[in-house]
Amino acid sequence: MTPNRKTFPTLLLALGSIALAENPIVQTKFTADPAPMVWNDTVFLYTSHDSDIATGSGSFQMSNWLLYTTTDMVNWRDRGSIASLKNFKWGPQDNGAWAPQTIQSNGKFYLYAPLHGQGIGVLESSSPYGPFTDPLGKALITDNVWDDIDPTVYIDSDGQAYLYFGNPDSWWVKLNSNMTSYSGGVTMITRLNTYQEGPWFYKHGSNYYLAFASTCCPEGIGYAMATSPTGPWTYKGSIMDGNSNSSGNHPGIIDFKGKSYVFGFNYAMTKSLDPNTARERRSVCLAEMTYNSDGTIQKVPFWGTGMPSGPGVAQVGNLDPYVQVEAETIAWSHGVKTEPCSEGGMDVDSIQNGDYIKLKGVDFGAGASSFDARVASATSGGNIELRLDSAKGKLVGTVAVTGTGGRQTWTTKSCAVSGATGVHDLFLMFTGSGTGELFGFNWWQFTRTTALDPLETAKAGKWLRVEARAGQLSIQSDLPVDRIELVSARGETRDLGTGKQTQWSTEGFTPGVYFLKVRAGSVTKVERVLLNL
Ligand SMILES: [Ca+2]
Repeated sequence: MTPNRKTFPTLLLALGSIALAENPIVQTKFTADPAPMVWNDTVFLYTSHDSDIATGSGSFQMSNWLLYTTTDMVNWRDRGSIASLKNFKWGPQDNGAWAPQTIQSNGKFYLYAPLHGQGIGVLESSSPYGPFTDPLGKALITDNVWDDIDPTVYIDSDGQAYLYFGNPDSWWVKLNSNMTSYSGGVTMITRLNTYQEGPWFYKHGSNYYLAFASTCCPEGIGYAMATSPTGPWTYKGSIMDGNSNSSGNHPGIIDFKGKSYVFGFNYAMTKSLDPNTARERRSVCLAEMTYNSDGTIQKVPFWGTGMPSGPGVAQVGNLDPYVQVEAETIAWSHGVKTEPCSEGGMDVDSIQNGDYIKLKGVDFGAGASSFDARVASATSGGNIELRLDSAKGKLVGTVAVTGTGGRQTWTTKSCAVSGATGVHDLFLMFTGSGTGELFGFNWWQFTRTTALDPLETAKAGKWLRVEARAGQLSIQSDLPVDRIELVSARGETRDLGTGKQTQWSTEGFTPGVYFLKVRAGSVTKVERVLLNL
């Protein structure tokens, strides 16, 4: 929590290249073993968590499970740690929180997780955000404890839930309706071609699928299909081939808003930080996936290996900036971390000069007039520059953050905003002096322009209303008028004054077409009027 605890001090990419990609989807922590769940029009992405301090290859340091949510597949909100080894009193307490999966059933949420060497446990909660508790006080699966890892759970259309798991073999059980016990035996399936670990069991259309981490190492993603939830399974090939810049993999597959997605992970972020050091510090990635008409799956290219690793996925729906948006909602970021916030949820910390957060597809509509930021600073603060479309893009506002007397002493700072209309990527650019932490950031919100200001109205040409009736001309203006002239079709000009008068008698004017010139400051408008016709 100290200002210098940041682990990502160096910008390793050109700012100009960041607009295209969002893989890996979390840059503030190392995440692995993605387990997406669709609930309430939202994607809940549960992940395991590789510690920043993990050392050599194969030396996993994992003590808790994380949650990220999105409704548009590109802007991900950090929900923090939703469960940890401490939830399982019977297991190891320092390391071994491996690949989880969460499912909703009977109005509750069940998180299955292996504790390495101790079997598979289950937690339950009334909320997908937790808190979770251990209903059993012991492991659910202890068949071959060292092999009982990577549980995947699915509830079939007839209501029967199944749990598959295992490395290097795979097994299944039928879960009872309470989701915390099972009936019948633990059944091993014939080992599938290329199968390593990390099964992901689900149904799509009328077919059952078992995707898995394949062909060690590097691991790709393979899959098998069946017409029954318990097989027999037929190996169908590779959804994704492995990449020599990566080692493990772990599929998570969902449908959301009419598209299909496959999640997995790469090692791009740890390699960008330590190019010559192999560590188990992985980063969850995401790609669109397509089924053929026979149910087979089209091959997807590897996520990529850089920071960012292109090309990511397309956004589905825009982000609304006129509601409170948590600062920890991020499409891409540089330099920052997240931590629990004293006001609830998470905040963004480790903000230093030059760091930034990018949000994709922010819909400003007709325009924003101001910006509020919930901030705290134990030092003298800094600035949040609001830029559009790139890190050096159009500046539409700047919030000055001053010291608040503490890292968790929160206040709301505001600034005027101009020139933000329509849909743009928003870059929250952090600037300040020195090399330490500038401030913390809890949430932000734009305020919509409620009425067009006079100059905007003038530019829009809607500031002047002219009405000509028989014998009378009336002029109403939203701007202070400097000069009004009436010009006949033959070019004769009559000065009507400075605009303090708004009505004139036109008796005696020759009937016909006239041009009314109204000047207000730097803006002049010419209206065609018909008099006395
Ligand atoms: Ca927050």
